[in-house]
Amino acid sequence: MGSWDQEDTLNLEKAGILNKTKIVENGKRLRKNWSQSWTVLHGGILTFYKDPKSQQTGTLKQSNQIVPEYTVELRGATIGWASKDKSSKKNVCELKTRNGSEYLVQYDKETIISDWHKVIMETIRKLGPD
Ligand code: I3S
Repeated sequence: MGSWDQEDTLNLEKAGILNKTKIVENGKRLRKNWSQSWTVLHGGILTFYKDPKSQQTGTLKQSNQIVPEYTVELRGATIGWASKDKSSKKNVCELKTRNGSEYLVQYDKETIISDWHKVIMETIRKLGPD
C-alpha cells in the first residue's frame, strides 16, 4: 500500500463510521466482538480501521496512527441483510468473502446502512466473478 494521494481521494467511493464484527474466519466461527470502525471503500477493498481511542497511546506518534483492523476484498463476496438469528441489533448486513470470512456490519440509522449495502452490492457486481 502506497501513500494516499489526490487521485485516491478522487476515486474514493465511500467512507464513514459503522459498527462491525467479524464472525467467521476461514470457515471457523469466531466470538462476536462488536466495535465501531472508520470504514473506507476504495478500489474494491473495504477497510475497517481501528477506533484510535481503543488503541494504546504510549507515544504521540502511536496515537496519531490509524491502523487497519480488517481489509476485505470484495471481489467474489456477497452481501445481504442478516436474518434475526444472526443478531439482536437492527439494520445488520452480512458480508461473506470469497475466502470464507464473514462480517456483520450495522448502523442504527437506516439510511446510512442502506447506502453502504447499496454501494457494496454495486461494487461486488462491477468487480464481477472471481
Ligand atoms: O450472537 P450472540 O453470541 O448472542 O452475540 C452477542 C454476544 O457476542 C455478546 O457478547 P458476549 O459474548 O460477551 O455475550 C455481545 O455483547 C452482543 O452484542 C452479541 O449479540 P448481538 O445480538 O448484539 O449481535
